[in-house]
Amino acid sequence: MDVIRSEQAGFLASDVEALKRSISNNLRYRSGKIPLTATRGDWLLAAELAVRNRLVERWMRSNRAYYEQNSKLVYYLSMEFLIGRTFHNALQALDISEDMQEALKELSVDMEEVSNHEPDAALGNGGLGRLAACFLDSMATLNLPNIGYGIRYEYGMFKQEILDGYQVETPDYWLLTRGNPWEFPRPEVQFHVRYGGHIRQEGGRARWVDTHSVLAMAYDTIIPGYGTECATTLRLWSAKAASEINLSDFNQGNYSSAVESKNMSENVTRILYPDDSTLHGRELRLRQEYFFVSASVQDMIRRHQLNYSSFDDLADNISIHLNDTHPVLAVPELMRILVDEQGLRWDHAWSLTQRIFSYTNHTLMSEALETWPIDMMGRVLPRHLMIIFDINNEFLSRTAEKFGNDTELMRRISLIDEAGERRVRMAYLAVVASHKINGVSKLHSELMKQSIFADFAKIFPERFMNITNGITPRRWVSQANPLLSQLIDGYIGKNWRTDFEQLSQVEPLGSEERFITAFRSIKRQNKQRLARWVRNNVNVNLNLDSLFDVHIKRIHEYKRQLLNVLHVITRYNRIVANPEVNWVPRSVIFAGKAASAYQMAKDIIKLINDVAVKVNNDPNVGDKLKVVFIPNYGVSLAEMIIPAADLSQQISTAGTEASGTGNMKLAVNGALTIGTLDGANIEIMEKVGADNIFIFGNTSEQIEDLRLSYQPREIYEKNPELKMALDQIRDGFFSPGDPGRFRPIYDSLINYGDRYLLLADYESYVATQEQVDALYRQSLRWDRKAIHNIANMGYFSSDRSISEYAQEIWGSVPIQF
Ligand code: B1N
Repeated sequence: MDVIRSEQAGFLASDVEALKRSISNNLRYRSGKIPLTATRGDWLLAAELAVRNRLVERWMRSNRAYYEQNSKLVYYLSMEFLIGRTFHNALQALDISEDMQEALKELSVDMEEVSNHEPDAALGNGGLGRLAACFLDSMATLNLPNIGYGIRYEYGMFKQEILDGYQVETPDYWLLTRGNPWEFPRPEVQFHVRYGGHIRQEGGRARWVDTHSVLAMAYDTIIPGYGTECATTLRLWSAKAASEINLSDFNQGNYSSAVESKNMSENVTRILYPDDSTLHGRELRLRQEYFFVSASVQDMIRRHQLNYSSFDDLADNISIHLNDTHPVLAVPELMRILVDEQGLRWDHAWSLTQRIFSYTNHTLMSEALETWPIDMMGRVLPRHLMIIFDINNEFLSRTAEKFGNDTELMRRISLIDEAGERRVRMAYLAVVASHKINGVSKLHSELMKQSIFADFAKIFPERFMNITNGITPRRWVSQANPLLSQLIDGYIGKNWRTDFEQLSQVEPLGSEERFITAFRSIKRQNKQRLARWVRNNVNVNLNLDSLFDVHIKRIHEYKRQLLNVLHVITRYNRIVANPEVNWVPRSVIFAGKAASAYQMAKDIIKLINDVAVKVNNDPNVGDKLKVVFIPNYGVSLAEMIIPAADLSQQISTAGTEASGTGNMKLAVNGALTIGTLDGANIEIMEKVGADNIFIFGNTSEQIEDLRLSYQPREIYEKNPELKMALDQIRDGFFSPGDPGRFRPIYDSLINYGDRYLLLADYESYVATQEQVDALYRQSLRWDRKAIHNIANMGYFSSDRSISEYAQEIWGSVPIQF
């Protein structure tokens, strides 16, 4: 007889039995279903709730421990959290994956099948949002008290369909289809977020009056740590109208205008802006940014006041981290609350603020740097604009005291850009208000000091630092690649999941035949899994013996998917010219979304698909070359594609990609990188060694020099293969029904300056691709290098990144259990 113990105790003689009972109860009492009528969705929900119950226990204990140990709390503010799916992650954290699989099996349910039913929480665009998700995972795993704050978008990142080769966007209504079982609505946690109005001076204090307010309501999600009892919180804010309906309109029978203002208010959290690294400067975006930081700062102040009667120790008790400038309005918001509402002296409030805030910069690209027109900000947030002016005046006069009244310098560093339409420079505000400012790779952090923050690096040299990005081993190896993980476990144990540097023990296995054979077989099985998906969803047959060449990330000119296409076309032309040659077969796999308004990125998607049609249907080519565009790239697809990759494309123009994190995920799953000396690629090269990575192209310094006299047309005229590829694009070789279709792509390179210098790197890229082929023919050498990559990627754990943030920026320490 099994000894039955309580589910809450977290240990059971027969955990499988307990899970079964819990699932059955949930099915019955939550969904009102019996097994006979239950859909996959019903089973999934029942299983999710069974898991959630167990997480709640840990969560409550963690929250109590924070409170009792009086720990410093880190508030991580981010507009985006790209969490993906939660079910498997939660099972892993609780170490009950196998029990759950068994429990479902005994209930005649296939776990893989139902878990594929879970939608991705796609509340982010790309790297920045996914980094925030990896960081939450690491903070929980390292027992660091923290709360992630963000926006509960009703529509996350759009769904991408490919119709006739074109990207078509459809809304991702992720909450409506099945609700979100992982979140806890907190109707008791609501704050007014105010907009508009004007400022009245009363008794020396500013009063912000005649405002319009929107309610922010909290929704909490549990973030479980791995290998620890710790579970932390992601708190997302949702907008609710302050008044449901306008009664006077309603009473007059004007029903649509009666609800209009409700809709307007609630629009604030309706949709994620689908732009990665470009800013569109819309007023709704400004309202979103203020909405979530205002609610968050009010929540922090409320929490502080529960425990303390003054603000003297505020900076010892909390840190606020800004994930890029998107949340930087938290700075004037904290100042406003401390000065206007709590009556602190300006200087006192400002010294606390500077000790509390820190800021990570994620891009140097001018089109992504946030600036807001003074007019707009004055209308939407008049008090905040005043505060920003005051911060600026003080900053400029202090700087003048120290560095002399250099008007040119003052103009350059002012928080207000006075050229043309006056604008607030949000990155400068973040720098002035933060005690630490970091970039996300060594190169990026250096360039940051030389370019956008050059003056500030002289004024505040002690503030600038680097923390190279990382990825969570739990999702990106253990969960995404269970076969590889089991193999590694068998040799070095399981602890690499929380101590990634232990992967170095894999190094000697690169010369063990048994390990190499197993590694090869696993790569093949992962390729098979992907090939099956591609066959079923894209209707292309991939040859498992071909080299899987993977380019997955947002579609952006600086990431140079087009350079990859130029290589594909060149390769195609070579095969057609010499079909008898023994070519190394390749499957070139692309995936990624283009921002809806980014025409060039959309043209590039169409070009990839048109090239795919041509190449995949050419009988001269056969299996030697296949091109696939996988639609709707996101976290879950990444988890399937990455373990199947042989080659990882990281080919941005040197100096443009701040870090990249896909580069890390691919390398640690045993793909070799072909890449430029950009972002974290440089540090990957330092770790794996120059012989185990394919580096090509101009360095960031060379690129800078080249730009001065760059003549892409000359390169084009001189290189016949390049010219052929570009002429084919221009003349409709891939779009015979619409020969002018890709003229804009050609023009951007040949006639409009080739902003990202594709042509300058083309020759070296193609030559390096030949080296890739040569190595792939020597499969043993290839596999050894891949294994060597895995063994040397331990540094790129987000646990390492987060330990650095905790020690060097936040001064936060783990809680004890
Ligand atoms: O942040 C990632 C880096 O690894 C990537 O190199 C970098 O491109 C990415 C505005 C951004 N930078 N900036 C953004 C996202 C959304 C938005 O509205 C900018 N994303 C990055 C993590 O450090």
